[in-house]
Amino acid sequence: MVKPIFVLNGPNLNLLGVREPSIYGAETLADVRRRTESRARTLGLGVDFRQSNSEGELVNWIQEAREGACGIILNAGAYTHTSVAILDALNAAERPVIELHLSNVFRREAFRHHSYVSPAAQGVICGFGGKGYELAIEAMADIVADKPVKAAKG
Ligand code: CA2
Repeated sequence: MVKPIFVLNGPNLNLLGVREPSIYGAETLADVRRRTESRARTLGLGVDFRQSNSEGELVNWIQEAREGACGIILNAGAYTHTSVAILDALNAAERPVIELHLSNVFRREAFRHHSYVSPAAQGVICGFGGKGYELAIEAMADIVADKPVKAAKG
């Protein structure tokens, strides 16, 4: 039995669809979860979809992924731009990582242009709203099936 993909969501993402729809869209996190699970199902994969506002809980889940997951898709929210603890946990997890953001962080404030997650990630998806979660599942499906991912570098 293939282990699930952990899809981990960081702080304030529980507010999706409830506040600031002009930036993050009208979909709720429950909507995003449904579309993520649905795309995974069509590819024969399982998903363990979680959200926490706590940095420590995210670190614990990343540690859990070492034994319990085939890969990690991570929208670390604002911790993306601040958390060395999350970077260290990702490096220790020895699982493929995809970094994910709903918004195009490079069109936003300069402080969102730096990510502590990126050095541990095989790739980054941003700017496609909830659709990005489906794209990340597709990319992770290829990675766990050991299909080569064409990349210019890395
Ligand atoms: O674009 C993304 O997915 C982000 O990870 C979202 C984070 C932000 O700090 C990152 O720079 C980019 C913020 C998540 C907060 O989500 C909210 C949703 C609705 C209302 C308020 C916050």
